[in-house]
Amino acid sequence: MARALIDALVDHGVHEVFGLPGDFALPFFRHLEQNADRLPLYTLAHEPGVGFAADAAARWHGGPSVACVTYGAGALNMVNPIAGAFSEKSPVVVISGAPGVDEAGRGLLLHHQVRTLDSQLRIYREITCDQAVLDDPHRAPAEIARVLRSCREQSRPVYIEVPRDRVDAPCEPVVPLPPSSWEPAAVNACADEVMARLFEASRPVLLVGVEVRRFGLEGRVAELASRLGMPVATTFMGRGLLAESAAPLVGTYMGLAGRPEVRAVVEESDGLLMLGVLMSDTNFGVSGERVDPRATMVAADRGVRVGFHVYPDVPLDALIDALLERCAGRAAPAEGRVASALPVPPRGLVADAAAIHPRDIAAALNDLFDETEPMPVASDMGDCLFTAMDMVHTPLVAPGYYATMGFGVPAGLGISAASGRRPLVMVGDGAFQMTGWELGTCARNGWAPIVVVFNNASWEMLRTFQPEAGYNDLDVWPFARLAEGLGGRGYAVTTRADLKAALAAARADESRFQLIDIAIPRGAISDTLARFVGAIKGANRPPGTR
Ligand code: S1T
Ligand code: MG
Repeated sequence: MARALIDALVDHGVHEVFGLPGDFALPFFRHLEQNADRLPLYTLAHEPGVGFAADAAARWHGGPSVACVTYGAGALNMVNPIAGAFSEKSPVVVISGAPGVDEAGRGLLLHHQVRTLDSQLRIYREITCDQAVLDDPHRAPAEIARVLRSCREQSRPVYIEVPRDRVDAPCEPVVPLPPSSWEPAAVNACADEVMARLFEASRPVLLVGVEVRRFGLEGRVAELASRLGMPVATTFMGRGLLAESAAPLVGTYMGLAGRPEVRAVVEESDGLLMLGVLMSDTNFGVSGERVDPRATMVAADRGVRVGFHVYPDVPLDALIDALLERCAGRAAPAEGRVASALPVPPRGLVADAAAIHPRDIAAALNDLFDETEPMPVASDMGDCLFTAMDMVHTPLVAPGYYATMGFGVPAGLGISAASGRRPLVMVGDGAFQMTGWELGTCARNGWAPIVVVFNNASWEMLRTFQPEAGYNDLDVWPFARLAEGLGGRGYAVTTRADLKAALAAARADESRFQLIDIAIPRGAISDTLARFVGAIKGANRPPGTR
């Protein structure tokens, strides 16, 4: 049965497995090790790291990646990363070892067990879109096929539980299922109405979100945007989409937290088509009520809401193809890209003795990418993420909606494994204290990321919401020295000149991970975070005082 599962993973496009074993999972890990030539196995130090790494790898591939853990203590340690993957539509396959079916019947409480033996399954039902317990080898192939199709089609995590006494049971091969069917007439009716509304509108606008990336639809959406010739904005979660296309891109919409000119384009539209957009507070910068629902069409979660009515079961790719058909032969309007609208990322760091502000970090990294080449970026939650909004266009993975800390470093390791490239990790000191230790696994896995730590000795983002609180002050941890102990190279920088020199040295040394511990004065925050917090505070003020 283990062999059938591993074959199915490979057949469904899985490229690697991230894992941390335990006794209930050892039999399955033996099979993983035997198949490491087809499915490399990367082990990490803590299950949250396993979950975040697999999530980032899945985002990189635009397809499933695997997080394999042991029962109870392992899988329950990974609930938060998988919850984040569920919220942000990332297709992670969770495989958990489990007590043997025969063990379960002996009436003893088993180690790692919570309330009942299926407590873990119940918990994972809440954070995954499909689940299977492989306790019957006859049913297993169909169960595996169904769950892996759900993972791809919904781009969300799924859960597979493997009782340890069933791992070697004889089992038929898994036959992948064909894509779920949908009703062409419904898609056509929907596309007709959407097109009509776009052409009726005097200020039609396209807003593209995370599903466009997850389902690999960027090329088709770029073509649609060019043919329609209407302004296009991305959401926070969709940042970077279409950046390398000729589509008339105006920038990233973040509501009140974003740039006013992008806000005006989106909020004043009388025909707003949202493709694959998560309707979240972080995407709409608490400005949700400023977007008129009567004028919006939202295609997401395999359905399309047009004004106040819904077309169910309309897959995003089918809708986009139908819209492309309807504008076939329409030449892209001559003016093409509205070049002036895109913000110019900061560059040209002044390498002097001045203290470092978050915007200096964006400029320094943009300079580094200009001088060498852009690196894929993994960002954690905190001001590092808002600073990433000022970076030049490069692939970015970040918890832009679920907003959990701890994502950054393990995600960078996930990108290293999935891409074979060297990522840049941006992380706050608070978040680094949670999962930065995973850097200690770089040597055995052959990874050498560059990690920049925004060391403001503070939970600074929280301080902006509650300046009077005392508990947001953190001690200054010596991250650069700690990096040496974890097998990397550390740089402690306090001035802009130091920062420039450290980045150049780190970029040149690919032998091991490089950590740049950047001292930032408390209270120094990025412009985007300042706008974001201003928007939130403004929105939470009593009506009439906003
Ligand atoms: N715990 C986890 C796992 N994720 C969270 N997002 C939080 C708590 C709440 C939280 C923030 S921002 C923040 C916390 C604790 C402080 C982050 O500190 P650091 O990493 O040093 O970054 P910076 O100093 O740039 O803020 C959000 C609001 O939920
Ligand atoms: Mg901090």
